[in-house]
Amino acid sequence: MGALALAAVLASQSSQEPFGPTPSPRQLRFQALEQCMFIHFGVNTFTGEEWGHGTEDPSSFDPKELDCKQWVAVAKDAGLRGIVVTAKHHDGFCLWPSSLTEHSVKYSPWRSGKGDVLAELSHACREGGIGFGVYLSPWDRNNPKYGTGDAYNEYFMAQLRDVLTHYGRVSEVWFDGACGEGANGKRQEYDWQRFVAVVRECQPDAVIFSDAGPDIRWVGNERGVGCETNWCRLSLAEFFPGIPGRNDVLCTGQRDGADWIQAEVDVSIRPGWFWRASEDDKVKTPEALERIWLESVGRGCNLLLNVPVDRRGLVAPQDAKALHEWGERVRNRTAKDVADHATPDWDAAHATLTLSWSTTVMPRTIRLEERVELGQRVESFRIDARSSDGPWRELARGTTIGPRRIFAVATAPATQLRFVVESSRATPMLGRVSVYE
Ligand code: FUL
Repeated sequence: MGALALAAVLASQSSQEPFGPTPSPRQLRFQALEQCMFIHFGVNTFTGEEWGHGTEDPSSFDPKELDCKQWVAVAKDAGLRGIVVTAKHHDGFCLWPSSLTEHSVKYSPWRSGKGDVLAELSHACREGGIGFGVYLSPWDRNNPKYGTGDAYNEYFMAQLRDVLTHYGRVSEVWFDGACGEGANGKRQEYDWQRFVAVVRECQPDAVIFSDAGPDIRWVGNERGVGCETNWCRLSLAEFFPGIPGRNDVLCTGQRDGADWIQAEVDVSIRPGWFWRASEDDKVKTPEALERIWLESVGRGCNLLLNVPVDRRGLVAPQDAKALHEWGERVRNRTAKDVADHATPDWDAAHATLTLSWSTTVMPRTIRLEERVELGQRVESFRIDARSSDGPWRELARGTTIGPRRIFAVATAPATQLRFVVESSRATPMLGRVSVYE
């Protein structure tokens, strides 16, 4: 038996009409990235603030050793498949030489005002074959137009066009829901519909993230945890970016939501989002990162792991080391897939997939996927194991599967594994199944 046998058995699950909403091609592409790096970088890196005030002097920005190739190398070494950078955070400072404001790298000493972080990063990402994404905060504490209505929305849309038309292909546009006061004490009413339209027009393949999609939803916490039960569905009509009091629903999704909306888990490798020396000894350990991976990617979410670049313009050595060791742990966990060596059997009447090996295997990590292009179906399942003719014992149990579920299981010898779908909203359609030793 081999990979073909398992694939054939999975494909033989009777072909079906889609059930409920299904992912768009751009959502499927995003889902396949699984994990990306978030980079918070800007004037806050030099002032120690988390939320800059918008009054910072651009001359404070001077990352003398900035090297985006190093960022990309660290990301790839950790197994991260894209980078989303804060092109503009709430303080309004732009990492590209925008012609629309004087609050940018153009007015800083860095590269004598000739530098462009977005140009260097997009180039390095392309060269490294990973995704390039931008965080553009609509909340802008620097711009005098903020809080004036249409004038600011026009400014923001012009900024969007700027970053979405000069740096090649953008994989993700990250919209923060924060809507505070501007320099004039006024709050802005954002025109989300038009913002989304600009992204669609300039970068039709990019996914858009916010608390309310329209492609990817926030998971509702910044601890790095996706929910055990995770429906890739949300009724968008009920949500808007920055919506208060719905974090629990953002985590679980809505079982009967009208739209296909996956969750992305954003969390920082340090306590803060921006770099500060006082947190150099508070970098998450490889073990903690592995737990985050299991509880985010392993629960069907994408992970966006923040690694704040330091004042030199480089990922600090502590962070690079933790990321490398975490990458090693995940690579070790998923290096040896024995599922393809098993004889598979799909018992449609009992919705059970059994894998039988002629020799003993030692499963340590198990990964399941649903064929989400046909909708999300499974509501409850368990994984049993047995050795020779011994009794079946339960190895793991879960509710939803969706894009993927990954379990770290207590390693014990087995010759058979069975995946029992206990409850499904339509005929279960399992995708790839991996059993790693
Ligand atoms: C939040 C922001 O207010 C934080 O500063 C940070 O950028 C985080 C990722 O999103 O809403």
